[in-house]
Amino acid sequence: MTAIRQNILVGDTARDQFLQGVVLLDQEMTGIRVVDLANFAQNNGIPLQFEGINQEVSTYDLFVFWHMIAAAFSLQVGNAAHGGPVFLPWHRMYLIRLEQELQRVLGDPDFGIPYWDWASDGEMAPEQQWRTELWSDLYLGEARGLVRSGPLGNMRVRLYQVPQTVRVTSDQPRPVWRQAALNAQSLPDRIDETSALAEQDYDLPPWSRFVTRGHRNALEGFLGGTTMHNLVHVWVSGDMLPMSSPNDPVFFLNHCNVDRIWETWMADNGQVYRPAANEGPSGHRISDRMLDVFGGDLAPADVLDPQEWYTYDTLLNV
Ligand SMILES: [Cu+2]
Repeated sequence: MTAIRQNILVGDTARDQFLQGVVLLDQEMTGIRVVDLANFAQNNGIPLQFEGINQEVSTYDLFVFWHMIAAAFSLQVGNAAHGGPVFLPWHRMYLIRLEQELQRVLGDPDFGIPYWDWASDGEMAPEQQWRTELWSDLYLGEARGLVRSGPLGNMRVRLYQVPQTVRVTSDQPRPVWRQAALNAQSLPDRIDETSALAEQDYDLPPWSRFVTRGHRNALEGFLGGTTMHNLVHVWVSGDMLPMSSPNDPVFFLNHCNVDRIWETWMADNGQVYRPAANEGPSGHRISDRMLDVFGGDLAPADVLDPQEWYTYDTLLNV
């Protein structure tokens, strides 16, 4: 069976399952302690410093850990998950993995992660954008402060990377924290989305955050200041800012939408990816294995067609 990923504002069942599922994964303790994670990082040459090493972590925390070490794994261009061509396929793999874990705890093999169509909210006046139903107890809970209401009031953050440092604290589990619309005025809008879709190349030299064209860099959000995916992180802020950002489940709603925009681009331009195997920086090429703490073996080429895992209810009209 194939999961159908829906707009979170449309699919009430998918919404409730998502909120329930992430809490279940967050409460599913693994027997793994922070000291084990610290050893894994050290053995792989990843420069993160862990505090609170006796804290036990959950399945959900392992996703937070996976994202942090990928971001701390520097390559010649960007890191193992950001700042280069692999950004889109890496996060596609990452979401497929979380979707499979959610399917397992929910007992529903057809469950699909919902997406947040943030450019729709970006069309509203800035002061309205953080007062929508999405930030209520039916959905994600508080837009500002500690998240105490709604299903996500039960989430606990156990691994937090202090912004711009290699320090990961883990001694005091606490609720998810947000600062919506305080560090960025507005979400991306339809014009931003349309211009990212109008880019004709997937990516091109120098393959970094400094390329001035290309769909990947436009969608990641480095073209013309902080835009698109990056801007959504900054707009939500709080736990969405540092590399432990998957602590806030809105991370997955954002990335599901990013993935849907990429899928729209491929529907228009074909399942093309660059760099090819014989060009560009190591770790970003089409056949390079992507960093996976669960021991998977996927390269960008393996995820260009997601149909064996999921489809979207609708792609964008362009
Ligand atoms: Cu990321």
